Amino acid sequence: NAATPWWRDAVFYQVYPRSFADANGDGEGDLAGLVAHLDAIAALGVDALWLTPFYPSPMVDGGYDVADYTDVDPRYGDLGDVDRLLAAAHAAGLRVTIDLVPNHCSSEHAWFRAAVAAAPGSPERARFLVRDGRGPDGAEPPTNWGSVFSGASWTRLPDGQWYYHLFDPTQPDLNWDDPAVPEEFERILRFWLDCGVDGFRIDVSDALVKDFDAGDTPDGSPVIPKGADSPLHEHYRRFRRVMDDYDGDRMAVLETGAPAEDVALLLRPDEMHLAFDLALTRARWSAPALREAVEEGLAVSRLSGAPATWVIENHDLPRAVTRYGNDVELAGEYVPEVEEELPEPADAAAVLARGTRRARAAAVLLCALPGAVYLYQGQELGLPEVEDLPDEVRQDPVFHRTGGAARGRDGCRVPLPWADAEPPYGFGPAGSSPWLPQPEVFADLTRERQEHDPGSMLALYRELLAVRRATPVLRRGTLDWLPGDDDHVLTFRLTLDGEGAGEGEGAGGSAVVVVNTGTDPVALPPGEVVAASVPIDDLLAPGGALPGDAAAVVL
Ligand code: ISL
Repeated sequence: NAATPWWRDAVFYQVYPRSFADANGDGEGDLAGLVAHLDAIAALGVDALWLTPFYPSPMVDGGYDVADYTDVDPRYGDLGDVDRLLAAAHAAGLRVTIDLVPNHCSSEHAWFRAAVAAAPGSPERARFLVRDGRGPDGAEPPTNWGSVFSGASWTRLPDGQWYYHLFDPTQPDLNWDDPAVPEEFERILRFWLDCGVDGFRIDVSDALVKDFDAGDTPDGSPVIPKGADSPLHEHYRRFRRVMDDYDGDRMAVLETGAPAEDVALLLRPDEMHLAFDLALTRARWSAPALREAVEEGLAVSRLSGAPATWVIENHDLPRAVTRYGNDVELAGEYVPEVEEELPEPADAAAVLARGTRRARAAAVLLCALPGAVYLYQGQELGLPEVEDLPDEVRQDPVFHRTGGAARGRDGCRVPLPWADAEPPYGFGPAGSSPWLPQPEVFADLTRERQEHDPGSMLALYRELLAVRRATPVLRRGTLDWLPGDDDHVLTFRLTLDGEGAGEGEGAGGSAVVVVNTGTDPVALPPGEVVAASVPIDDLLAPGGALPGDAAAVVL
C-alpha cells in the first residue's frame, strides 16, 4: 500500500564508477560521466542506484581499499560532483545508495599508517586486529587462517607483531571491539546521510567480528560468529538508530556471501533493511538449480520478515551471458573455483548466442520475482565476460595473489560500450583509451545500437521493468510453485490481494511465470502474455508454445 517503504520492491542499478562513463578522457569513468548519462539509467525504469566505492583509494581492490571514507578519489571528481549527482538523480526520480566498507580499510588510510608507526599496545594499534605471533620470536602467525584472495590472512609489521586481513594485505581489518571504530563509522554514516544519500550497501557485513580464540581450523577458514548473539548486531542497531534519525526512508542492504541460514540470522527488524542473497548467482541454467535458489531467497525472507533480494550479476562474478552460455555453476566459495570449471568454449559465437538467449529468459525471471532486484551495469546490454584480457592489464588482486591461477574479476569490469563502431565505444571522448581494453564484440552491443533494436537486451529490460512497475503482483506477490516438468521447467504463480497493491494500482490479481530451461517447447497457461524473452507474437500464434531457453509472464 501507499505506506510500503520504497526499498521493499525497488530495482537497484549497480554502477561501477570506474567503468561507467569517462567525461574527462583519462580512460577511467568518473562522477561527471555518470551525471551526464543518468538519463540512460532513468529511461531503463529502475528506482535507485548503488555506487561501488568512489572514495580516495590506492585501488588495489577496485576501491574496496578505502583510504578516506568521507571524500572522493580525484580520478572520480570531488564532493561537489557527489552533490551534483544527488541533485540530478533525485530530480530524475532515482534514489542513490553508496557502498560502506566497514570490515577493512586501505593500508594507506591515516589510521593504519599511525598504527604502523605506533608502539605495540597503543590506541592507534587497537583500532586494528594486531596480535603477537606464535612460536620462537613470534615468527608464526597467530592462526592458520587464510585470506579470501588466497595466501595467509596475517602479515607481519616491522616490529614483529601481526595484523589480520580477511582480504588483501593492503586491506587491514578494523577492530570493531575498539569503541573508536563504531564511533568513526557513525560519523561516516552521518556525513553521507547529511549529503543526502538514500542508503548504503554494507560490504562484507557479516565479518566485522572474528573469534581469534578459536585458533587454528582444519581448512584454514576464519572463525566469524554471525549468530543472534554476535556483537555484530549491536553495531547494526547503532547504524539503524543513526539512519532513523534522518527524515525519509533511508535504507541499508547487507552484503554477504553466506548461505541462507546465516543470512536470515543476520537480518533483524531493528537492524538493516535488506540482505543480498547470492543464491541465484550460483545457479546454473537448469530448472532445479534455479528453483532451489529462488526457494533459498524466499526462505530468507520468510525467516527474517525482510523482502527477498534478487541478484544474477555483480562486479565480483563472471557475466551471466557467459555463465549460462558455458553451463557454468558458481561454487559457493570465490572466483578461483569458477575458473577451474570454465571449459574452453568450442565455438565462441554459439556460446554467446546460447548465453544471450538464457540471460534474456533469466531477465524475465528476475523481473518477476517479488522483493528487491539488483542489476549490474552492462547486464541490461547483455555484455559477456571479457575472458581474453591480457595479463598485463589485469588489476584484480584475485589474479595477482593467485599467481594468475585465477583470472579474477576484471572481465566483468570492462568499460561500458555506449556508441560508435570502435573503442572507446563512447565510454570516453574519441581517442581516449579505457583502463581495460574493450573487445570487438562490444561493437554490436553498444547502448546506441540497442536503443534502436526492439529485439535487443536493452529493449527487453526496459519492457520488463515497465511491466514490473505496472503490475504490483510481480513486485509483492506471494509465490507458489505449479506442477510440471520439474527437471526442465520452472512454473510459479504469484498472487496478491487488493490491499497489497499500491494506491491507484488497482486490484492485486495473479500472474504465472514460466521459465523453460529445456529444449522441448512447453504450453503456456491461458491468459495474456505481458512479457517474454522471445517475441510475444510468436507465442500467440495458434499452437504457440514457449520454446527452450525462454521465459514468459502470463496474467
Ligand atoms: O567473504 C566471502 C567469502 O568468504 C565473499 O563472498 C565476500 O562476501 C565477498 O568477497 C565480498 O566482496 C566484497 O568485498 C571485497 C571486494 O573485493 C568485493 O569487490 C566486494 O564486493 C573486499 O572488500
